[in-house]
Amino acid sequence: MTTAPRNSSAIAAALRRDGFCIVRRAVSPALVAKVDRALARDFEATAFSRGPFYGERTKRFGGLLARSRHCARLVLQDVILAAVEELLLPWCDSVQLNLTQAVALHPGALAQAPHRDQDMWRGTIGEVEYLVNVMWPFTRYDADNGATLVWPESHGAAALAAEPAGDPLVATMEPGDALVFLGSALHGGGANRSDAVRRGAIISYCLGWLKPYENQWLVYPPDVARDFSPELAALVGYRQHRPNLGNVEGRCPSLLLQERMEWAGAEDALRPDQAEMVAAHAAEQRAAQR
Ligand SMILES: O=C(O)CCC(=O)C(=O)O
Ligand SMILES: [Fe+2]
Repeated sequence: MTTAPRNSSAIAAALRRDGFCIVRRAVSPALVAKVDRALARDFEATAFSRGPFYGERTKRFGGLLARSRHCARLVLQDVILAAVEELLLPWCDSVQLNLTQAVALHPGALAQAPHRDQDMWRGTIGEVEYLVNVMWPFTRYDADNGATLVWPESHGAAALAAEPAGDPLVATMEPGDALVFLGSALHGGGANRSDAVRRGAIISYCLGWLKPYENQWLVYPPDVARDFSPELAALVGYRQHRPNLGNVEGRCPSLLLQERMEWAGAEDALRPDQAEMVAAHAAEQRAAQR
């Protein structure tokens, strides 16, 4: 789908059907311009990437939430985030931020190898969706300057096929638009044959129990995450994923963000089905003691 679904269920439906969806005017171009300006010095100062996957004519850097406070508005864009949750919550208790990465494709950048982002993990293919990716263009993206290429209907069980069927779609976009695609969808950056830099940012979300691509706790240690809203802090990992995953001293890591921390000992954070099962077991044990 390349039209403009304004509600999260329509976006999720398009992703289930096509593997991707371009959301037109997901945010204001003015917000994207602010982000682009805030990151200008970092784009300038960053060295070219190394290796054929990243591409030697690209510049990339992460940790965008610590570089510009405006980035939080992209990460928390409510319609997209709700679509992400609709798509991923069947397989997890809560979603987490997988990465934020600014990408500049300089003139002469080669087309990136087509790939599926889910292949960063070695899980079963064709049954589970692990990740949803969002590409936010800061400049116009077109066929000439390396717009992201995405292969329609290459997602889900189609990821088991050896070859992609058909031609890719060129994700032509303006700042403010967002290309949302599944971790199972085949895609890649295009070749930049223009004489201008194509800039944008990738923001991706994954199942809450996976190891994120970018180490969120190190990129946003408590002193940084303390300034985040509770929702943003939870997304970068200051939240337990039931049961008890990501705990510190048996407690929710969000306690590290409080001014005066009180550690009162370990405390279960279980899924309802698990809580019920262990409560029933404990009741049996107590009855047997009598
Ligand atoms: O730059 C792009 O258009 C896509 C980049 C990408 O897919 C990646 O780096 O994983
Ligand atoms: Fe990718």
